[in-house]
Amino acid sequence: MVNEQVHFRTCTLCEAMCGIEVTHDGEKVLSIKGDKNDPFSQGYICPKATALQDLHEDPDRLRKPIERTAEGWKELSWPEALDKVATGIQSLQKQHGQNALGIYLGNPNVHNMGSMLTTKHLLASLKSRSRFSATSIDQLPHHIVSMHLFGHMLRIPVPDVNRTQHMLIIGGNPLASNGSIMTAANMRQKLKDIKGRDGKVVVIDPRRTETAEAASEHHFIRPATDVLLLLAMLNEIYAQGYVNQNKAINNRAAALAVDIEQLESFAQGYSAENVAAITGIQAAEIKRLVKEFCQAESAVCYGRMGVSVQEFGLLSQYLIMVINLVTGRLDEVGGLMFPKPALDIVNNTGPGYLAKRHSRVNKLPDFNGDYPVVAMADEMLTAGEGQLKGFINVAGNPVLSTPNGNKLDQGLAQLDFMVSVDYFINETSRHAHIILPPVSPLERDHYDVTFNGFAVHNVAKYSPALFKKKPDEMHDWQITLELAKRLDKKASVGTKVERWLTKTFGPKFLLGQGLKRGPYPQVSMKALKQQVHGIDLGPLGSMLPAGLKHKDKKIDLNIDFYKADLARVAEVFKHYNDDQLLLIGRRHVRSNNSWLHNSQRLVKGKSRCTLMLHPDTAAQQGIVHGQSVKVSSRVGSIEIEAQVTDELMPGIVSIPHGWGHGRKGVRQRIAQAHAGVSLNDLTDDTLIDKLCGNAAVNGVPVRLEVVSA
Ligand SMILES: Nc1nc2c(c(=O)[nH]1)N[C@H]1C(S)=C(S)[C@@H](COP(=O)(O)OP(=O)(O)OC[C@H]3O[C@@H](n4cnc5c(=O)[nH]c(N)nc54)[C@H](O)[C@@H]3O)O[C@H]1N2
Ligand SMILES: Nc1nc2c(c(=O)[nH]1)N[C@H]1C(S)=C(S)[C@@H](COP(=O)(O)OP(=O)(O)OC[C@H]3O[C@@H](n4cnc5c(=O)[nH]c(N)nc54)[C@H](O)[C@@H]3O)O[C@H]1N2
Ligand code: SF4
Ligand SMILES: [Mo]
Repeated sequence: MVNEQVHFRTCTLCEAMCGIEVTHDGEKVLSIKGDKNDPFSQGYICPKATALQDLHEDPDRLRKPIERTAEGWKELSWPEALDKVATGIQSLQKQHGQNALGIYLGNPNVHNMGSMLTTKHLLASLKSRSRFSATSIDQLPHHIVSMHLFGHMLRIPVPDVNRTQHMLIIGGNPLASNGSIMTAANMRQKLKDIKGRDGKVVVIDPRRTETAEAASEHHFIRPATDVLLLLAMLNEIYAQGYVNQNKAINNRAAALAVDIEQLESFAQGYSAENVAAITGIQAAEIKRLVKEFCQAESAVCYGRMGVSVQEFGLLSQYLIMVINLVTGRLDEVGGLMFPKPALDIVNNTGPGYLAKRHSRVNKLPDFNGDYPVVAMADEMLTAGEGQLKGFINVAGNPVLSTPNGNKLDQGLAQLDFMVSVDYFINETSRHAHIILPPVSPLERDHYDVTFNGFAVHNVAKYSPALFKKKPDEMHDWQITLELAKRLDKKASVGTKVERWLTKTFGPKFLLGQGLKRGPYPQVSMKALKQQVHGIDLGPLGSMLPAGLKHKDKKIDLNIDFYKADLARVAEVFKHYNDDQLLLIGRRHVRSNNSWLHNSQRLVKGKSRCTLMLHPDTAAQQGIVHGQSVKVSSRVGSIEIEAQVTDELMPGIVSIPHGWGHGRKGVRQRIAQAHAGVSLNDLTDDTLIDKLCGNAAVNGVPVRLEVVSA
């Protein structure tokens, strides 16, 4: 007889925070389904949820620390491994200086409660300024815009999708990604609902994506020209008289921006007619887009990865914000609104800062103490004082996820000491001297520290670990605390007490403390433990001006900073070559960046790692469907199968990121059997958004060549 039990928790694989119902027998997962009683996701899950089981059971997932030796990988006990790591770090820093040890924090850290609440101890104990994270190949522009305008890098407004009548999506594909900087489960239904209440969904994307198919309207745009479209839109908003006409509605939030009238001339010269040819969107269409956006009862303009990780990502995200602001869509129902999470991340962290320091080799600005990821390889490969000789990689796979992965591969290969905190021997951790593997997501307590802060509806949910971890396994937060203890013996008494309390009671102790300081008296640990499906805290509410973190409670438009970037816009587009083939990325609902390809049910079927291109482009290049094509960029080349489809705009090609598991030494057998090639062997570490150092992986110039008939 199977002793069937049911456990409710939140899926931690992407940002959507779906509630799952896990049936198990105390030791093994029997099934994973959507939790119909979860107030946030109401039963929705995507195909990845079941990968939580695959990950948990994966025989390739490391259960013990391992060390690389001349005879291959060798298992270590935890105390031995932690001691070796601490000694390795100490001797490296002693010999080469504190900053010779770099650290990279990858994306899964933000999905991990323990890591979110304790990584600060690891960072403090390393005392190194050489910090990097996935933020600078992702949402960095969002943080900077929010820091400037609202006074805090995490005071980020999200689309009120549940109530909007008009959603303009620029460079986001929530039907594949399940949404980003917009935590919203079941976007397919939400977009359907907008249309169902006579609203409209408009998508601007170089590819007719899953989201575009589900939208009311889709426009192709040439990659990395969004800044021109947005400038023209801002101009049109004034030209069509929407700012003045709507004074009554738009002035509540807009009145908080002291120098708002200066926005009228911000985009001078960028008319719809002037940008039509380069963007590929006709002037009359741009004018209509603006008119419909402004006339809608409620509306929101939302831009995501397609806009964030390109040459003008920061300026584009700024323009998206000001377009919402001047049209009266900020902090209004159905517009762009601020979430109010039970664990108040804004009031528990610093506001952020930009360009306090610059990286040694490329002089790129830091943000909040992190240098851009594009700087990492040069910091390893360029000799001189401060050269990176050691590296800690926590929950990241930058060889596959950052531009010019081959160069980083070389940099990592020549390090004196490298540590990975990771489940797998993958493209990055294969360079490590020691790998420290944490427990699986089903073995840890969870409360979504990060994504409740971006949720389109306020909720709170806590799930204890489903399975108790084995005595010889460690949590990420335990690894962190153990390393901090060994490396930072001189920490202050306060820090030592906090570390001891965390070690003794687990990160849920910190969560409980945080909730007590939060805005909802009804959300306590006790209440969360009783309400296993989560607590509904209601729709998003208006938050301004109280929610502004600037002392004067005003929105600071920082116009001069952004206006200065217009010179670069003019320069780049002065001699624009619209014949150049451009490369963009792509996500698929059954992938998750680089690390879920070892789940058979997620990789089965036809290869998804293909080069998509339009039939006209294929014909021009002499390429037919299914052929092997060599794609080359400034930094490298890869061979990949052509998939001819009119989903793509002519002149644009698309390859998904996160593949390329054929590198020597990887030990993820299913992923290796579906290796694919890495998009980031083509993306260029010198192609960046110069305003902030964010990587520009969309709009990379490439050439094509047929390899086989
Ligand atoms: N060209 C191109 N490149 C991109 C993107 C793109 O759109 N195009 N997208 C970018 C984006 S948005 C992101 S966020 C980055 C992601 O970049 P990274 O964060 O560098 O890479 P991931 O593929 O998420 O790898 C996560 C690693 O963490 C491990 N892991 C998973 N969960 C845990 C955990 O709980 N603890 C620990 N210790 N390890 C864990 C996995 O085994 C895996 O090795 O990639 C970026 N790269
Ligand atoms: N299934 C799945 N879900 C995921 C992930 C995953 O890898 N797989 N990754 C997670 C992570 S870490 C993140 S950050 C989010 C990202 O979430 P999204 O931003 O929604 O994801 P993308 O699919 O990268 O969407 C970017 C879109 O921009 C388009 N695009 C490319 N270049 C341009 C351009 O120059 N202009 C415009 N207008 N559009 C452009 C692309 O065609 C694509 O449709 O997804 C998360 N969810
Ligand atoms: S959409 Fe995201 S959170 Fe929801 S089940 Fe899929 S991976 Fe998990
Ligand atoms: Mo991301």
